[in-house]
Amino acid sequence: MSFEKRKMDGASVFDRRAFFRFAGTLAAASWMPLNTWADESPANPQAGWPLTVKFPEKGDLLLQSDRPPNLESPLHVFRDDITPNENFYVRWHLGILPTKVDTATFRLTIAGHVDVPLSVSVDDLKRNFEAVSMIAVNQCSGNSRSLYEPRMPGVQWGSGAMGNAKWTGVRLRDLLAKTGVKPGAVDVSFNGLDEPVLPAAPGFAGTPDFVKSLPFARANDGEVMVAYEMNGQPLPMLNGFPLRLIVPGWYATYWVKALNQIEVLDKPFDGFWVAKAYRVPNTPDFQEAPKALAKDTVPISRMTVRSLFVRPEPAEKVLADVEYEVQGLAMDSGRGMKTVEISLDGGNTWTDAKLDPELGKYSWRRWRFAWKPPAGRHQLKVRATNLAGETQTQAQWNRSGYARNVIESLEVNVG
Ligand SMILES: Nc1nc2c(c(=O)[nH]1)N[C@H]1C(S)=C(S)[C@@H](COP(=O)(O)O)O[C@H]1N2
Ligand SMILES: [Mo]
Repeated sequence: MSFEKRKMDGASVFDRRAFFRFAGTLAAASWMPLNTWADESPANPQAGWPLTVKFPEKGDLLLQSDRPPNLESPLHVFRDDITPNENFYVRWHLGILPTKVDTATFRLTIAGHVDVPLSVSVDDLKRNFEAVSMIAVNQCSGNSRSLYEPRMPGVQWGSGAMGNAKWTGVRLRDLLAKTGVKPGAVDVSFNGLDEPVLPAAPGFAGTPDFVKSLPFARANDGEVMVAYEMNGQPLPMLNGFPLRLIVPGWYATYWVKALNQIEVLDKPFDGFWVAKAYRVPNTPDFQEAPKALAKDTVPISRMTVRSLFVRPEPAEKVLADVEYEVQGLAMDSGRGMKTVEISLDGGNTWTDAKLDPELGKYSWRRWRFAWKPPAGRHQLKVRATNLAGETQTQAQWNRSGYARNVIESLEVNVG
């Protein structure tokens, strides 16, 4: 199936019919394997995943669902410090996605509690505002959800709902300054071009539009960006072409894609996707028990500290008595990594792994550990601690499978 995205007079054309024809073929092909997988519940979903798919502008990704597209990066992608655009995971909530955006007519508007509402094209942003770049991890709140026990509903991600990219765009603070925000701003809300198939309306329980908000202080901190480039290229359509919000250090749910409406609010935002969804227990490590759910919840925000194994891969053969470089990634909300430690004895003793140079405080950081294992079955554990003293937990569970910060284990067969 061929698929085309062409550039004409600055307009990006993404053929909607071809897109859904393509996705439709996948739907038929994927039904059985997905059911089979769900029934089997392999210990490592990535290893057992049967179906890789290619969506427009994307390389091979693991299919979680196709309407809307939820596509996971396979583990080998994380051998690169920067996740290539075509291998970057995809997550959407609503049924109607932008598959074609004409940048000649596209405008981002900023309105609400401001003196001068703003309406800007992508070219205006490039011409009239200072460009800034930042490497930052984008991680879904539900990344690694399938690793929790007991399982919970939601996209059954392995650990590939994350990626690290260099984002280029403008500071949201500069845009807000241009509008002259009035005193008393509380929140700022963000909406994109995607829409629910059956929108919620008074008296009708449809799907609420995907609108997110940030406290004004966060929105105006000079770090939050409106990005028009990802790794030096226009954003792929599925990652939010032509503009997306970047909220470094916070979960990707706030990184609104295909961003076209910003509103400054003089009272707290009460939209569904902040007031009702994407919330975590107001407890240490966002813990709660399946039979004693927390009463008090708060909107998810900063990322927890975590570290993951990248190699060996779960099914990889490692040779006995030969030095092998175990490798992985560590990340947090931007406090900076202090140590990453490895345990070879079930968590009794820990040895420092070596950290690669930092690529920026919001980037993930690669760690390496030289290992010369004897033959047999081994269990490795990895634990990260950041400069603020935040570290990982032995066990963690919450009803939504959000903000995982469990010390990960890896079983390795050496022979
Ligand atoms: N417009 C819009 N933006 C969105 C979403 C969405 O459904 N619509 N999903 C959010 C969530 S929950 C995640 S995890 C990230 C995923 O970003 P990606 O698809 O570029 O990987 O987009 C965020 N931005
Ligand atoms: Mo997400």
